[in-house]
Amino acid sequence: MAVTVAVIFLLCFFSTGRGNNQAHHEESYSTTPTRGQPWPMPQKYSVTTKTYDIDSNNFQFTASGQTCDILTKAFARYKTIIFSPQDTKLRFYPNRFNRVEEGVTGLNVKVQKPCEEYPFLGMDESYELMVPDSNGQATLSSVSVWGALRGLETFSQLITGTPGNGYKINGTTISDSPRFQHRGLLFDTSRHFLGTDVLKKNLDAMAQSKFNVFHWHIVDDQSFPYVSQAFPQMSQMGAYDQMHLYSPNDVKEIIDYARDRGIRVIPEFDTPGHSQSWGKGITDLLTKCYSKGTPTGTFGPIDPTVNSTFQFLNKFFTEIKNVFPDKYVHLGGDEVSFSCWQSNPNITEFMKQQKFGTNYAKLEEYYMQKLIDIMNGLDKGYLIWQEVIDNGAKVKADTVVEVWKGGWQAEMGKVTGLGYQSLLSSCWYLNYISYGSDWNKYYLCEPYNFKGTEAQKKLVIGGEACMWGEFVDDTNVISRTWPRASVVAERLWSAQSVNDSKAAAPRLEEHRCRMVRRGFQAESINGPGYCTPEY
Ligand code: CP6
Repeated sequence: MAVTVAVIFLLCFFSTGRGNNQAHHEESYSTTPTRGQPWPMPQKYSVTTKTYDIDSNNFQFTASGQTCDILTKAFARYKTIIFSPQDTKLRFYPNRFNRVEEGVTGLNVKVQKPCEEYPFLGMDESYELMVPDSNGQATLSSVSVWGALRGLETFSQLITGTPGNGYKINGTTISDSPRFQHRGLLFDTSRHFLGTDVLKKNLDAMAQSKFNVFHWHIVDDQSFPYVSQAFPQMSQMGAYDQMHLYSPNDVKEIIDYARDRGIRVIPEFDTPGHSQSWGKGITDLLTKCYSKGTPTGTFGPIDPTVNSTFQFLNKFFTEIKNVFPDKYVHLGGDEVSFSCWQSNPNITEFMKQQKFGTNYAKLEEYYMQKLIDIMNGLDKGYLIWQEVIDNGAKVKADTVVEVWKGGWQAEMGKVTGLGYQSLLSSCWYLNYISYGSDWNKYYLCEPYNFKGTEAQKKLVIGGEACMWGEFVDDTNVISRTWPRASVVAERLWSAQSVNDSKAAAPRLEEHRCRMVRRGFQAESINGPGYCTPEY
């Protein structure tokens, strides 16, 4: 009887504990970190129980195929990462480890093709890793240097410490390549300026999760920190102040730092909305808002009715094309408010001339079309936010459309149905925070979960995690972004079938601890627990 009552009580407890009230009744599953397991999960990954000793004093990285500065710099970096974690406190731990059986004396990296100068959309990131190979070493083979970078990162994650400050690795075979070509992270440096040290630190964190695009939302309404060579007055007037700037040299440093890690830098210069800060340095660029027939002294989106606007844009984007080596630039096009355009008599007159009626979406389309013509003239590719397509603008066939709003399934169907390549970011607004563990929902958002043909699915080239900058600056951007962004990284890199959060949790916990050991202030995401030291 007592047993029956207890059983019923337990059943009631568990059935009410699930689902609705997650903050108080988390499903409990193991989040004990699993040492030496990689994140994101490789496509093919098999481990033996045999462990191999690694001697940090004699371990060699060698290149037996193509090589270049990207690879040599990566060897130096990974030597430091593997053998001297920044947090030395976490290096030592009591001796309670298994015997090591044999040694692995080095990593031989075979790259087939000569290095490319910069990473690009569709670069080959595949690699194979064999630990050990037939020479008592480990072998990493790849087609391109970009694949070698991904393989080096994986290799570094397989190594764990042993007592007495030694290292070991399990016998491992990996064959790996990304599911999606574009795996991006957006940082917004307009709402709050982010220092170049923090941006670099973030690029290191991105490399650790195999992200390959830094979407740099560099300017917006609030500030214009980008120092333009053609229009220096834009940052002189439009930045928060003259301390919070990205000089040409800063920009170059970020691009080079990213390139060394196989990360593309795609800057976003968002217009015709989100451009209040542009108007400080460029007079007559923004629309003057009116009230009862007189200008109010406030400004709206960029004024598409005057030639000077497009002369300016041509010159400005010619500079951008040359400063940023990536084929693509993000042109924005989101959240254009029509009220100021509606109030302005010159705009009303222009609308009449163009036979737009009162359809201001047509005016936005007109603007985007002319901007796109400029980009086509410059032979630069572009990304745009979904609104540009929603408003009916026709764009070049290889344009990339970024879906960010709710109802993304229908939108992905629509965008790919029109034949455009698309990126998903709707699910991954990391700037939204709440109490408790939120990574499950990021993990379970599947970019292919919309109604569409095979051909439509092929047009999904990836996605982006976004960290909008209203509530983050140098003090908290790293901890708020990591390791939550890593969850998106696995969704975009690993097989579609790798979607069990329960199975992922301990490996993610380890990934987070690994970030902490490497010197990132990556926040706790699984509730109570602790990181084991580097052993
Ligand atoms: N800034 C710009 C933003 C946002 C967008 N564009 C934004 C809007 C809504 C949410 C998050 C971000 N802050 N320029 C939209 C892409 Cl929820």
